[in-house]
Amino acid sequence: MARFLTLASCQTGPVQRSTSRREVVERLVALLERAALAGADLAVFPEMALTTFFPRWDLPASDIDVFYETQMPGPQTRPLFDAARKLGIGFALGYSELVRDGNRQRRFNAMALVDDGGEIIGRYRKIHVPGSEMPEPGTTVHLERRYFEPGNLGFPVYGFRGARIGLALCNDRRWPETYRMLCLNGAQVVLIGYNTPVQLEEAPSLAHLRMFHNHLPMQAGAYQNTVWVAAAAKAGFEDGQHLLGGSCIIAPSGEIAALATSQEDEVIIHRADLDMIDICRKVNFDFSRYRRPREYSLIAEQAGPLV
Ligand code: ING
Repeated sequence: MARFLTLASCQTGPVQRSTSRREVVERLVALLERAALAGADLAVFPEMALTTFFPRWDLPASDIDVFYETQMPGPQTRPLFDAARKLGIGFALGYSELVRDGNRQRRFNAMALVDDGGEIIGRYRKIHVPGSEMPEPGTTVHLERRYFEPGNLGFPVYGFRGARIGLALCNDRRWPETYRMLCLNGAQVVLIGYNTPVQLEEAPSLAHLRMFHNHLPMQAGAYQNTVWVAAAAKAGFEDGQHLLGGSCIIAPSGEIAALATSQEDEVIIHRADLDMIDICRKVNFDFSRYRRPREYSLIAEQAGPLV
């Protein structure tokens, strides 16, 4: 197994509703070129990287199809796959997926993992879909639960250049189960894309903690599961809503190894030492030796406390 995998988080600035797919894909190709030039093996792009974060709006059903991809790659996303092959770099891309299942349409918040030959080698569909179906008074409008159903692919892990890669999307990063499932499936690297509104109407007293609550669970997830984490935000003022940046690469020690400093298109890079996983594991996290899964059965049986 190769000891090093150079990771790139490709943060993007806002993608306005008026921006064409062609323009967005050009920006993503430019980021991929910068990542490859810096020596990256594998890059991660944000959640819903191709469009504005439309769940901030209460939209009629007739207006939403434009935000979804029915093909991946499709004619407009093909240049990104061609660039990966030309540059010899892999990438993970978050997008809204519309699939036909018999005569039913299904919508997922999805991520594709693409290898350095431009072929899709892995897929993920967001499991933890936050927000609501309808706007709720006193709460920031976040209608992901109307626009997406929960993912049905579990927490798969895929091989890339001798390393094992897991995928996650936005709200997934706040839940310890995401990292634990990926870790138990053998992940060494977890790639995460996110869109996180800075303002939350429902809890003004937590406003100053948005970046803390971004990094805290990802650092804990990396440390407690001895994985590398590379996370890419969509950042800045998008269609009137401020999205949190803070894209980062986190070591299995829980340390932030690289951190974005802008709210714009930005590439951050770290040469991840996969041997660090075993070093960190030795200190406390020899899972097979110390974990007591029989004592944890409630985790798989109950969503919340019964009291
Ligand atoms: N975004 C948010 C996040 O976890 C969220 C979720 C925001 C939920 C606001 C409710 C209100 O950062 C995504 N895309 O999951």
